[in-house]
Amino acid sequence: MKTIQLLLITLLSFSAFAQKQNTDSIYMRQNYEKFEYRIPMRDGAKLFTVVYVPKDKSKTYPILMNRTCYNASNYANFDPHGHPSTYLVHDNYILVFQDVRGRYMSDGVFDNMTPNITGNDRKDKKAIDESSDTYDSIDWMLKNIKGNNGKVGIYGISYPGFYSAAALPDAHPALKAVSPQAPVSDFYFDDFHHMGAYLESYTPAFAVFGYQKKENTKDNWFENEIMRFYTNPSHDAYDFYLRLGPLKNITEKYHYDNFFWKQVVDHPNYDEFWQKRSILPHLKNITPAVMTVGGWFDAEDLSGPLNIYKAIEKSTPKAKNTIVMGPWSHGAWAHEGGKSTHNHIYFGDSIATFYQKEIERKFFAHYLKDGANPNLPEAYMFDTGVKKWKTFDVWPPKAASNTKIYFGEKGKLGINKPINDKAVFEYISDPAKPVPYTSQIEGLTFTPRNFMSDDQRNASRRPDVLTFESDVLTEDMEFSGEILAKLDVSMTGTDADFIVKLIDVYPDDEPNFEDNPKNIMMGDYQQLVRSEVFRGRFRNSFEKPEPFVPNQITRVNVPLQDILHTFKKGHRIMIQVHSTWFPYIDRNPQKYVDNIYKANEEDFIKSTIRIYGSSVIEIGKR
Ligand code: PG9
Repeated sequence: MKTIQLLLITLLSFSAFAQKQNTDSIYMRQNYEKFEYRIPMRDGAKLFTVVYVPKDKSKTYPILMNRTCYNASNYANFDPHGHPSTYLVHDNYILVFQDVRGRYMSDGVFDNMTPNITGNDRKDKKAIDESSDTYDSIDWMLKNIKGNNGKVGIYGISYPGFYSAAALPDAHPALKAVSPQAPVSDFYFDDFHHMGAYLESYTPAFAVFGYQKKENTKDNWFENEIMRFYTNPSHDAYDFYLRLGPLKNITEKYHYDNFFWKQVVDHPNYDEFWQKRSILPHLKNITPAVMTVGGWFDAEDLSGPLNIYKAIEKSTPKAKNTIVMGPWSHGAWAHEGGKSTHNHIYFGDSIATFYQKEIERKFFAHYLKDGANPNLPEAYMFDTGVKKWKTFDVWPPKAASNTKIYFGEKGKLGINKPINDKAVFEYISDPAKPVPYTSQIEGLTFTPRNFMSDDQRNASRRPDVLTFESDVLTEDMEFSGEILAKLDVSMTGTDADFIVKLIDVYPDDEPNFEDNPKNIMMGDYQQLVRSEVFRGRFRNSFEKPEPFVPNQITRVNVPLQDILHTFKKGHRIMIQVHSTWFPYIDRNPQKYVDNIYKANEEDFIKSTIRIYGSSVIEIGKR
């Protein structure tokens, strides 16, 4: 099997499905009938739609659909990235898988994160978006698919999670249950960018989203473009991207004909191009029940689930709006691995099964089949420290931890008490020797995963990483909710990135986990709990970047995504601050240039970065 197929299977599915697929595929062959339709949209385009209808005609069934840019034909063939859980398959729904506009067998032109049409524009029958395509598809199916009970649900993981959320604006009245899972909300804060910085590790993935197909096809049309990276695949991404140099070399050597890469290069700031592609402003007047699902260790779409839930809470307080966050990487709740682990950390057994059986199955059964009300809490959240589920009637919780963390000399961390606001901590940030984002050697992975809970000892021993550690905790400390790092900084350069990490330091007698490789020592393990980058030029506005004035103390606010993590008695709390995180994030030249995607080698300079004791990290502030 070619590297490309392996990669795409990795991106689009999870190998642990083998035995489940067999059971489900036998059940579906015995109990479902398959149809393929080309559903007409209001502008005349036809969307390819695979429909499985239960053979038992004595009942009627809800429609449960998944709209995808990743090949509905694969989904119908049990690609677990998009196939429903075994519980939903056995509960008998009309299962629908649709290629979104411009992808695979569907007509039209593909646009990433299709801008949502607003207000009066929707009166133009030729004006289309994902909401109108979903509306038209639902309307057609209710009228043309026999045996439906008039109720429709939609779910999807990752990009399909965006298509689920995009069904919510001006939703069809028959749409009763929506589950955006690891949904993209905005490609400037999910996936390809984090807080204005580019995720260089995503570079090969552009091929999947940056070429229009030439005809309707069930096969990938972009394999040759992906193979540009994998003809002689590098086994060391750090070395590969460092040798590659400035981002402009990606344009010259790889993505010279990729329309999405060109759009990214032409729009380095959060301008109208990106703003109109965010779904968040359109999540208003929500009528269906919504259950948003995410993983605390999701390196791809963590902003999406948290912000889609919060946007609905804010716009439609009375909406049936639930969030579920588990100890998962991207989409890992869709497959059961038995022992639920993330990288080296074991969280318990069959956590994905619990979610699929006790949460997701009951959500859809209640809203689509008049099943018993599962009385889902507003927030079903897994505490990644004590490793158990907790429920909240609001998220972030009212009793959020509201803890303030301060930096002190000799690497000391102050909890709820400043140490010395006159203290100055400095490091030399050198783009020629960036801080690795992982302690492992990783190849050109499509999207990194393991680093999100990885051991940080490789970083804490570097001179260009500021590391602060608390005393040993004498009691458990639950941290819940949002995190904001208010950094006071100065630099000898005129631009910089700031990476802030919250780390759980295990006691030296922490037992090893028997399934880990023998060299993984859990004693003194510095487990990453939460991390984020902020590209300093955007400190006052993502739309209007500004250089720094050398050696002038400047505030940079770094928002980190939410957490629910109890630091247990006997552990320590650690914070790291640094300015490179490679190659997960591209290198900031540290000399201000208008467009880093067009920077030259000579623009990359060393810079002495200073962080001041007046900085504070607020955890769980309401
Ligand atoms: N997070 C998935 C992805 C997007 C773009 C590139 C690579 C992965 C997804 O949203 O489908």
